[in-house]
Amino acid sequence: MLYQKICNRVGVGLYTLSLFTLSFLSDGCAGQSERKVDSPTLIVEAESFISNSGNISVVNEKKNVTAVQTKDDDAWLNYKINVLLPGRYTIRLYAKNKSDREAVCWIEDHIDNKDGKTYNVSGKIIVKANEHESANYIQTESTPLDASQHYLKLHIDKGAVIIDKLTFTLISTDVSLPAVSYSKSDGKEWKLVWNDEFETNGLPDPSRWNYDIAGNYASWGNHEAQCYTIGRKENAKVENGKLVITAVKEDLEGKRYSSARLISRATWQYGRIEVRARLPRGRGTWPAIWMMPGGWSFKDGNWPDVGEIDIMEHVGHDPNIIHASAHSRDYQWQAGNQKTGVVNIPGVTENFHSYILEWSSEIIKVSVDDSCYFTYKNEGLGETKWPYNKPFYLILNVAIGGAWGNEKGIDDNAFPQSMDIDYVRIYQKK
Ligand SMILES: [Ca+2]
Ligand SMILES: [Ca+2]
Repeated sequence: MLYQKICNRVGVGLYTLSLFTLSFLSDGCAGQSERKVDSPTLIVEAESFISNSGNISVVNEKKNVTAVQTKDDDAWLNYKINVLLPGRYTIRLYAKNKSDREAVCWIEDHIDNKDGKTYNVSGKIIVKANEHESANYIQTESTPLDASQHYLKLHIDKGAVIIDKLTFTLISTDVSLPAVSYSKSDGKEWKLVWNDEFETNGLPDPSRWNYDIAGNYASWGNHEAQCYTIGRKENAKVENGKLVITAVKEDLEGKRYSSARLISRATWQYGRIEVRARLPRGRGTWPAIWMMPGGWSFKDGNWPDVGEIDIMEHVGHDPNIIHASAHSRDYQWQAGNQKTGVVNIPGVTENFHSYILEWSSEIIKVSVDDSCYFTYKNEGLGETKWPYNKPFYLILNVAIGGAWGNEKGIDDNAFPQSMDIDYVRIYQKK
């Protein structure tokens, strides 16, 4: 699918659209409530604390703006927030400081942690002296937050500040090494080690799947035309036993189409990866089932040296032609010498087929159903030709346009278009 080498990672734009719902719990002075925010920004009103150091007061800053006033003394405020999607978040503290000394704030996560460690998720947040505008905020570097209820403490190490709210904005889903990693290659029989049959309607199972939207903010070099979204059923949902990834023609985040790119949370080194799917149709569509190494992120910039295995690629302007490829430093798309196989399978947009990778330390074999059409043997000449010696994760996406998908233009009348996936099954040898 070609991640492509990235030279400049542009500033990550803030995700201001209503792409999913986050909620937070507050059961403090504001009363028992659960508030849902139709935005990837989680807003935590300063006054929604569940406990505090005592030397604070709740004030009405202006009409409809309630805030917390601290005294010129150490103070803290505790909050419970419910993070529904894992990823990297930037935190903003909306505060002002009428005193003539700066206030140093920081946010501690997991304050119920028992092993004595503290988790500072914000770094120092300095509220400068004589900062009179409460509309101002101080923004932190992004920090990873997992999907769970977080018990946070906002520390104010001296300073008389008036704090209106904190916000947590998701800027990217992380592509860090997933928690579960399997590695087995010996033996005779295949054993199912991971699967998703897509039996539960709704969003894709967050324990198995994450979203990759990083390409929205930085050119991947493919010049793809879609905006990938997070947790949005219009682009990714489970329905009738299938995972449905849908490309929609709509203006979103400066792009003309929306779609989704799902990545598995698990990685595997060697095995049989089987994805049963029905492909989208129409000029400009570019669905893919492929794999990249765990722990690698596009901003590392060393594609394709790390290795890429494409189990299935299909471009709408060349219907029924299925491609499989292996990209490495020495054999790659930019040089035109990647290892590739092609097969013509009539009716791939009408019927389900199994797209299968069998991968060991010696060989990569790709099949549609029972017919193998691509093999690539380890020549034993090292990592620049065979980087397929580490755990990889699975990627399922429908790209629109891009260097390859756009060769014959995009047929806007074709949309919406979906890739339907009946199941993903990962086997390894016993
Ligand atoms: Ca407030
Ligand atoms: Ca199914």
